[in-house]
Amino acid sequence: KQYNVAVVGASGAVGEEILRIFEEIDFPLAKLVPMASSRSAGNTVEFRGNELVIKELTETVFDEEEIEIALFSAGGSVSAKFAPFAAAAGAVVIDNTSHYRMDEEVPLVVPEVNPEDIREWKKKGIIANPNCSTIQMVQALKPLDDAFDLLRVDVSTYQATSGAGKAAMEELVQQMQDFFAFRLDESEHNKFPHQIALNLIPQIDVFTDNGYTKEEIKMVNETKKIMHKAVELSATCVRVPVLRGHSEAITMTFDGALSAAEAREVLSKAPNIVIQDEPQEGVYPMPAACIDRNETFVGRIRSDLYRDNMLHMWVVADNLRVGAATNAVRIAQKWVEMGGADV
Ligand code: 11C
Repeated sequence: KQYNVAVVGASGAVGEEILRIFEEIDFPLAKLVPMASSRSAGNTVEFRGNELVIKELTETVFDEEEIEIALFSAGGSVSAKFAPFAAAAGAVVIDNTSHYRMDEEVPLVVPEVNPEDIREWKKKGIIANPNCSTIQMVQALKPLDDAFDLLRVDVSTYQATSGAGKAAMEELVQQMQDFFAFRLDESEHNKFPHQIALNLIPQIDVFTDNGYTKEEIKMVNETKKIMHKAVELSATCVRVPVLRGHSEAITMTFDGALSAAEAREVLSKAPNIVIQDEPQEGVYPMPAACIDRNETFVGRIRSDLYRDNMLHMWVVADNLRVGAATNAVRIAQKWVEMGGADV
């Protein structure tokens, strides 16, 4: 069987990556229909050497195009309004936004971690894709939890500007150009609360009442839902002047003692994890080296200096791929593999 697939938000930062991934993989694709709001509809996107015209996102387009898989990445309000129409047309919606993630009737899936949750898709016709910073973290946490029983995670993130979209990437580039033109002090910031060039901003999304940002609380809540476990988690999410690739310094506390070598051995067998851990040779994951890659890179795996049940590691992945497009396409692949609409 081959499937009719819609990509909603096809000209956005994540939508473009979804198209590139469908070009790269062997997916049973009958047709691919790029969609967007009326602002971008009528423009074209390139797919396998052809120019595809972007269809306007309407309440009826999923029926008209007989869509069976709809990948949404056009913002939470677009998903809130249009995902139910895609689901009502019989499609499985794979939603990249935060809108449905904590809905009890919507599975939140990272295929390497909780693929069996895909079976819940029919409750609303929607499967949610987690936040980028959560996906790469749980991919590395899950095999370690299975082997050593994880109790607590303390994570600091170093998140690229592309997490906030194309215009946010352009804001960093513009500010760098302004710096070299000696006019950074006149440079504007709209996408971030402060200048991002030559700076770090310890705020992603808005603050909640408990002193944490929404991005940090997403990591807490999503991790518990995906891992089906009340793991304690504290996050500090920081925006850094990197265009692409989120990095995370992760400290883990386990129920019993473990060594860095044991953890490295477990992670070396984990799906879509690549170990880069020869620090003496300067080998460790870095965002500039993860672009366009579909794997999650782990290095700096080391024991705590004081406690034998604690471990530290450094995890890097392409936020637009692993953290968004790749995970969404992997959910679609798994859904197909599990039986498609009969799952
Ligand atoms: C960022 N993680 O890096 C955010 C973007 O919930 O899908 C992803 C927002 C989301 O800015």
